Amino acid sequence: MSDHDNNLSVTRRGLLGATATGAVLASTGLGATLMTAREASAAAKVNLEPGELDEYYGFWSSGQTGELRILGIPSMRELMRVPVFNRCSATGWGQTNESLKVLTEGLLPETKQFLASNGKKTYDNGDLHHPHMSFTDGTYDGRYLFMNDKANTRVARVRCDVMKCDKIIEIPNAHDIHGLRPQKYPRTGYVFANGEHEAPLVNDGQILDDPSQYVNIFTAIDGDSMEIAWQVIVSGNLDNTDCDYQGKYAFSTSYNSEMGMNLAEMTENELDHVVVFNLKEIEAGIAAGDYQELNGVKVVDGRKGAGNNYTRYIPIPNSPHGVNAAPDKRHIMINGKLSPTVSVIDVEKVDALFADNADPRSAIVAEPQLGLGPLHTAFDNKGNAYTTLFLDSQVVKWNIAKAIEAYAGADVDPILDKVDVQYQPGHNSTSMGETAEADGKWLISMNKFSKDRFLNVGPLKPENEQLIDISGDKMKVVHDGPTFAEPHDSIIVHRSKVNPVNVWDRNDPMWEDARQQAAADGVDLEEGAEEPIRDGNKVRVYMTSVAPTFSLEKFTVKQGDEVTIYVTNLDDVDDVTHGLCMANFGIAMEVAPQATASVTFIADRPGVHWFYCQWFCHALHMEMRGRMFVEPRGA
Ligand code: CUK
Ligand code: CUA
Repeated sequence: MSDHDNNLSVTRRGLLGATATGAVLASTGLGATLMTAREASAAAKVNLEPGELDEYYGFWSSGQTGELRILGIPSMRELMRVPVFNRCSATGWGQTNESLKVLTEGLLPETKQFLASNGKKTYDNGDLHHPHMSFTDGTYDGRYLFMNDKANTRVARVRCDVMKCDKIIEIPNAHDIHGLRPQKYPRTGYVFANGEHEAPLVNDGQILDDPSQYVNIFTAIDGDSMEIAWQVIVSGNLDNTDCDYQGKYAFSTSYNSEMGMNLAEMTENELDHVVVFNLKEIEAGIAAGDYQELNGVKVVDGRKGAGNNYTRYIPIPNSPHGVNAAPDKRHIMINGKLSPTVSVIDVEKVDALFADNADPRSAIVAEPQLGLGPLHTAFDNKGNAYTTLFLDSQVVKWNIAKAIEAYAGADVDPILDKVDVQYQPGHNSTSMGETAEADGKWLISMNKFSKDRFLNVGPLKPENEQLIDISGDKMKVVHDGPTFAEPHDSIIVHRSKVNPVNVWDRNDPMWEDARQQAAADGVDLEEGAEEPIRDGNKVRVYMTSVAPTFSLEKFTVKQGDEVTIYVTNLDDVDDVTHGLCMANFGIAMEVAPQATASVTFIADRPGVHWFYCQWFCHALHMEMRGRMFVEPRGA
C-alpha cells in the first residue's frame, strides 16, 4: 500500500469515525465536554471499524511471562502470543518435540546437566525484555525478530514468515542478557547482547565474594547462524544497547561503573558511562589472534586501560539506562535515569575518540535537562525526540537540533511539549521510530503502573500502555491498554514490512526430525500409519488430521511404552488449526494447517484414554476424537 493510499484511508476513516464517536459520547453524556475536531479525528483513528485492519504490527515483549506478543496498532488489539521462553498450554511449546529441540539444542552442556539434575530438559521461565526486528539498510526487513532472556541468559529468534521461534541460544561467559539490538547497517548481521550482571570470567565456584575479579561481557551474535561471533570483556556492567546506522559502532550503557554489589555502592558515582564498541577494530583484533578462547567463544579484552582500540568509555551522568539511535542516522541518545538529562552522542565525532584519543566527552553534542527519570527515547520524522520520564510520569517531546544549539550556548528551549501518562513510563516506541523510516504518527508509552485506570482486579494490577497521537504539535493520549506482566519494550512496524504465510510449507525445516524418523520407519507423514510402529519399548504413532477426523480412531500401546505421536494436519485452508490433547496425560499441542507436530510421553497409565482435538475446527469438532488403549503391564 502506498503512502497516498494510507492517507486516503485514514482520512476516510477519520470522517466516518468522527460521527460515530460523537454519537457515542453524546449518548453517554460525556459529550458535554466538547471535543475539538483534532481530538475527534485522533479518537476515530484508534477506533477501527469491525473487520478493519490495523496499519501497523506492534511486536511486544512480555517480561517475566517469557513470550512475544503481537498487537495491532493503532487499535491496540492483541492479535497473537508467540511462546518463546515460556511453557505454553495451548500450543504445546515446551512439550512438543519440535519446540523442545529449539529450547534445548542451544543450551550449554553444563546447563543441560544442571537441568537434568532438577528433572528438567529446559527452563520453563524467561524474562523477555527487548524484541527487535532484523534490518537491511537501516530499516526493518521482515525476516526475523530477535529477543533476550534476562532470566536465563538466552537470545531467541522468531521467524516472521510463520511467527514461531526457530532458534534459542544460551550465551556462554555472560550473565543475564538484558539490552539487545540488531545491527541496522548494512544488515543484521550482528545481534548485540549485553550481559547485565557481574561474575567471575570463569564462574566455577573458585571465586565467590571477590567482586574485584568480576567482569561483564558484551556479545555479538551472528543473526543468520545464531552462533556467537565474538565477545568483549568490559569495565562496569552493561544495561541497554543500540548501534549506529553506519555499521561502525555499538553503544552500551552502564549503571554500575562502580562495580558495586549493593545499592549504595552502585549509585556512588555521579558519572557512569556508555561503552562504545568499534566493530571493525574488534574484528581486526580477532583476525590478528588477540583474543582468549573461552567456552568455544573468542573473547577480547575491552576494559579501560587495556590499551587497544576495541572500546571507548564516554562518561555519562548518572546511572544511564536506555540507548536510542535517531532516524537522522547521526545521533545516539543516552537516557540519564538518575540524571534529568539525555546525553546526545554525534556518531560523526566518535571516530576521533579512536583515531586521536580525543576526550570521550567531545562526542557529546547536547545534554538537555528534560525532567526526572529519563529512561528511553523514541523519534518522529521531524527531528523530534520523545523521552519517558519515569519519576515525573510524563513523556517529553523535544527537538534535537534545538538541544544541540542550546548545548552550544544558544538561548533556546528544546522542550516542545509534555504529556502526563498513567503512570511511571519505562520504554516507549514510535511508529517505525527505530528505523530510518520513522513516520511520526504514533507513540506507545509503556507504563509500569496502572493503579486506578482499570477495574480493580485485586492486589496484582495490570500495567498500562497508552497510545499517543504524535502527528500534531501537541501529544495526545488516545487509548489506555491494560497488559499483563510485564511488557518492557515494543516496536511498531508498518504492515507493509511483514508478510506471514497462512499455511505452512510442507517442506518446512521445523519438523525435519519427524520427517527423517518417518522415512526411517517407511512412513509418509502425509499418509500416516494404520498401526503403531514398535521399536523395542518405543512406539511411534503416525496420524493425519482432516477436519473433523483423525486418521486413527484408535491405537494400542503397552503400559510403560515410550510413545511418540505425530500429527500431520492435511487441511490447507486458512485458519483450520487442529490440536491433539491426550486427556489425563498432560499432553496437548497445536497443529496448524499443513504442519506436523509431535509429542513423546511414557504411557504408564493402563486403560482407555481419549485423545481429542483441542482447537475448535469444525461443526463436528467435539466428535474429532479417538481412543488410546494402554494394555496393563504383563498382559
Ligand atoms: S529495560 Cu525495562 S524499562 Cu529491561 Cu529495556 Cu528500560
Ligand atoms: Cu480438529 Cu477441532
